Amino acid sequence: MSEAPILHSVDNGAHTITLNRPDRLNAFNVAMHDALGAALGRIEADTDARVVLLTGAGRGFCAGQDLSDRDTSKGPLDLSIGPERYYNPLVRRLTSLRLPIVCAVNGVAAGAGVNIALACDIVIAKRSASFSQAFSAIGLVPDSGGTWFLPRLMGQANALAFTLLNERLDATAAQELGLIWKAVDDATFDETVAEVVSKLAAAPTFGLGQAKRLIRNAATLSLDAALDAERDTQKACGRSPDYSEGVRAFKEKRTAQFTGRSE
Ligand code: LHQ
Repeated sequence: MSEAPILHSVDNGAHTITLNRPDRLNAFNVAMHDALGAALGRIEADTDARVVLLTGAGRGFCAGQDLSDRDTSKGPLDLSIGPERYYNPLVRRLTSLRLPIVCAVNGVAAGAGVNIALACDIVIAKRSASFSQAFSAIGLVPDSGGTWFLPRLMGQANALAFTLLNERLDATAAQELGLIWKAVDDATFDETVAEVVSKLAAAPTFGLGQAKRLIRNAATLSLDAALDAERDTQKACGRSPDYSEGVRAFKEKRTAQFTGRSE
């Protein structure tokens, strides 16, 4: 395995980012944040990009912040710096990217590792994977959007117990509670993830990006405002070549060949 903290590959518009510090369960250090930021920059600039897959190398997905380089012996650390410089911009970039992001949780996810997965659009976990907020074990609060994502996804009662008790949820329970989309048996995990990614790589990307934006924004809108946003966005989608192609393909009873473009 290469020592680069992030592996990034592209295949037919499908970008794969692999967190690559397996001996630390892919915990984040500055080098990994910088490499991930650079990979996202390349994806944002790629006009042919259709989908992003985020996963981890080895037996873990991501154990959150790397605690091994934290020295608390010389007085208190300013823990607002990490969120301000790294985690908050990362969550904002993932949630606002105009492409679908699939997160394949290949193993244990803890702390910010969980919440970064939740910032992705479709979360698929190996049945053997687990999720823990971890923050409460070291006297911290959930960050990377955890306080926002958790109650919305699993309800306030579950969010509070999950956070305060710091229990490890297995992937099946995470699915049942609505935290993730799907838990998949380990034996079929890679195949399922590949099917989802290839379906999204051939989809009408502009429309998917707009749907993602509307659903994410709707969490803080009134129904009236959401209806207006849908109307305005439908106008833009209706002008896209993929809408015309989708309708033509439906009438001709064939598979649509989408470009993913807005015009
Ligand atoms: C690790 C880590 C790790 C370093 C496992 N660091 N080495 C952002 C910025 C600002 C403020 C603070 O907060 C944040 C965000 C955060 O994410 S804070 C929360 C940080 N994460 C944690 O507290 C999780 C700590 N890790 C664990 O609780 C366990 O390791 C989990 C539950 C993830 C996995 O447990 P196991 O499957 O039993 O594995 P393990 O504990 O044996 O870990 C394997 C190796 O990975 C081990 O190294 P070693 O050399 O002994 O084999 C761990 O030391 C290392 N590792 N997490 N975060």
